[in-house]
Amino acid sequence: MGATDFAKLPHIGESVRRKEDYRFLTGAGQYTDDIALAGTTYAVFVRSPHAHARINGVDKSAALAAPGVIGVFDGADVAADKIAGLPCGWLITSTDGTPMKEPAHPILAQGKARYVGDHVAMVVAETLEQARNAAELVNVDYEPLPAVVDVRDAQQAGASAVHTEAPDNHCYKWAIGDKSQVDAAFANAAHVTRLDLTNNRLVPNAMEPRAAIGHYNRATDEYTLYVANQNPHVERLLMTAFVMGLPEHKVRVIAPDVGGGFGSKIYLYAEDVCLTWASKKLNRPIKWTCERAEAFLCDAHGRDHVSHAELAMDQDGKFLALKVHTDANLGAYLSTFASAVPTILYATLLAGQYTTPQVYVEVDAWFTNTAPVDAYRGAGRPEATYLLERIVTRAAWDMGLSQDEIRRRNFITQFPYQTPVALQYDTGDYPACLEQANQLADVAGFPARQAASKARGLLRGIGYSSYIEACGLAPSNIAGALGARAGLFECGEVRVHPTGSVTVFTGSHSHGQGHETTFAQVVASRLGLTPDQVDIVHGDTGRVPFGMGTYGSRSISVGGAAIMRALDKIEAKAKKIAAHLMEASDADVDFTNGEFTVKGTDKKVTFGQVALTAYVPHNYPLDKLEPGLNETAFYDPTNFTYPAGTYICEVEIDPETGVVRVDRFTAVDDFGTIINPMIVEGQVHGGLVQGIGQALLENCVYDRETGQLVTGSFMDYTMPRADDFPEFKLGHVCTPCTTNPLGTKGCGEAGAIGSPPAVINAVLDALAPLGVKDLDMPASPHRVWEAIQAARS
Ligand code: MCN
Repeated sequence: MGATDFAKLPHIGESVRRKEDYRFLTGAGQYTDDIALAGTTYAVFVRSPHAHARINGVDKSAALAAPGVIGVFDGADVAADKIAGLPCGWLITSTDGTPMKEPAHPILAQGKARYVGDHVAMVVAETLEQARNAAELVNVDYEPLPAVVDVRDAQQAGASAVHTEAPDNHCYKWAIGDKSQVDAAFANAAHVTRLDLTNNRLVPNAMEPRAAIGHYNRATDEYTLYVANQNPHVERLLMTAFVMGLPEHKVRVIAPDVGGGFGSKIYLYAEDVCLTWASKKLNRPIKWTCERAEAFLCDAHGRDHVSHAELAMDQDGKFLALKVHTDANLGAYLSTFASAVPTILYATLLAGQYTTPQVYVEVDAWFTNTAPVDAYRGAGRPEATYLLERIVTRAAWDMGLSQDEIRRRNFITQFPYQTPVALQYDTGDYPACLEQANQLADVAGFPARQAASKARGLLRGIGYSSYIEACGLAPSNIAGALGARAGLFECGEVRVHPTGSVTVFTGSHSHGQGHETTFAQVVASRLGLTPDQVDIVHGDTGRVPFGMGTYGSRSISVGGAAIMRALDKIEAKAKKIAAHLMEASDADVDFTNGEFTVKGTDKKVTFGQVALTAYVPHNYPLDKLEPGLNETAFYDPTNFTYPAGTYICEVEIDPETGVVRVDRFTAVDDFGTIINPMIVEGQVHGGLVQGIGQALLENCVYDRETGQLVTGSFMDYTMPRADDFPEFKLGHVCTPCTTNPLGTKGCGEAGAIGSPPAVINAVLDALAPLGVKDLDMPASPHRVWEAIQAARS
């Protein structure tokens, strides 16, 4: 079935209420910490209080003697059992042809601790209280070393080396684009706009902290890991093949209900391996639930880029070339997908929505004594959008153009469009998004609102951002050529039961995105059922055939497409059964709205009759067809999907306090065909809140001298709250994706990608009359007030 016909099916585009909400809203969800296995013990990790220290010894004796303790493990135990380090899933090759530096990432520190929170030992006891008390008794002989936390410091000559394998802290230098063409374009430019930016480091903070239970079954020699994770099959593959050297069929990974991830639960973390490994040594299930303060220290962080950008234009504001240099902070170790974030997922987006003929991007990635940095909602694409949409607005101001006019002049309007940075966009209508956003935001009324603010002693500004992102990750062969060490397909199994209801097993994982509803809508629409007749199973390597999981807004466009493929097979087989029942030829059978008919006759049988016949095959072509109606499909996309849109933010600033209030926020997105508008709206709201949070409130700060995490709790790290936002105005444009059978483009990250530059552009627009020219995120009251004072003096 093609995307055009699919979009017309009954439940597509319907705001079906979320099936999963009953259990979530009535406290019936089952999260990892809710799972109570007989004989469970509890783990507490001893973490380094130093950002960088040599470990001269670990004395476990007092802890081992403490009440209830049944095991204490350190790096020496890990080494003795030949447990390998955590792998990085993406190989980046430097411009000089050498591979990135990949220092070992042991699951418990060996010889050195490299960031505050680095796991040094694991204590296991009968109760959590006993494990906590005993953890205090583990005596680690640390010899503190100088720490480096900022990318600007990491690259200084003589900076303390995080790893001996990378004495200059440099992990890789990577580049994309044609530098000589870019230099030539700059030589002929009428104007060049330049900008230095910092993309602030963020802490993910999902509602449910990470948690895991390792369980070994001595009778079957099988391990089960329950874990709050976004891709259980990937977790199993990495842990078995790369770290523990176990056969995959002896390990089951179950990711039950998961309370948010935002990227931070994609990765194979040290704790997960420690629990699995030690559960066999102790022959007891071991549970670990991360404390909130602990999560600040040891969950993978996001962003942390320092960039310089230059945009060359002709005299009319047409973009001729873009040149970017970025220093990316990778933290102390390479997390699972860390190396891909500031390269493949970032630089390839720097053409944006524009016809800029030449783009050259150079990225230097550095190790520092901080928590590992990896994908966080948007992963590379928010960093690209922030840089591009900031410099585009700055260019508009430099050229005396309005923010929308400069964008209009440079929009891509012909598709497919090949960018100079590898990607080929299939569809889009960028001017339509911009014009709709202008209407919804009532831009025409802005001068009057600005005057009204002024009359109250307040400053008002407006900011634009026209983002594009590449999601629905992605063709395996292209990803492989770019360094991926894994495939990026998805798998779906559709099991039709004899009574005609359906269970679907998907390799995607829902941790807040509502797959149980939207995937059911897809299946119900195809088979002429109601969404209630379809159950979605995910998150269990023991039940789902295979899966690459959920990240990069790939679930509907890749996971959904795999289910569509399985449905094609179901439909093809069901038609044969129906043809037999109606004594017709297969080619004459049509299937619509759950009924099989024979062309040119009034014969019909229902989907339910066919399902029953498949399992009660009394009148059945057994010589030609197997009984049963159960099909599995794998789907590997041929391209990313390219959601895009225009966001307009209006802020009001009190110049006396520096407080920024978002007064209006308009988001017009193109997600192609939409399955469930209510869920998509919720996804956009969540993304906007995270993006505006980054722009105004959130900031992860390490002390530059000591490497201590200064913002280590919600008292210091400001999470956005509902009353920080106005009612969002949302609009949609639909250009269906041409490379998947649903026509969908991912929506899960867009809000977080598009919103930060819209906010900062609005803040700078408001502050322009005072002479403030630049400001880094987050535009906190303190920073804004300081900028105003500096401009005044
Ligand atoms: N959808 C739709 N029509 C479309 C696109 C999507 O109806 N055209 C629906 C999908 O069927 C799905 C939801 O919207 O129910 C999101 O779909 P998709 O864009 O495919 O994204 P994923 O399901 O792959 O989710 C991943 C994405 C990412 S990468 C992050 S990070 C993120 C996000 O989703 N983390 C989240 N949203 C989150 N929402 C919650 N509550 N918690 C998280 O951790």
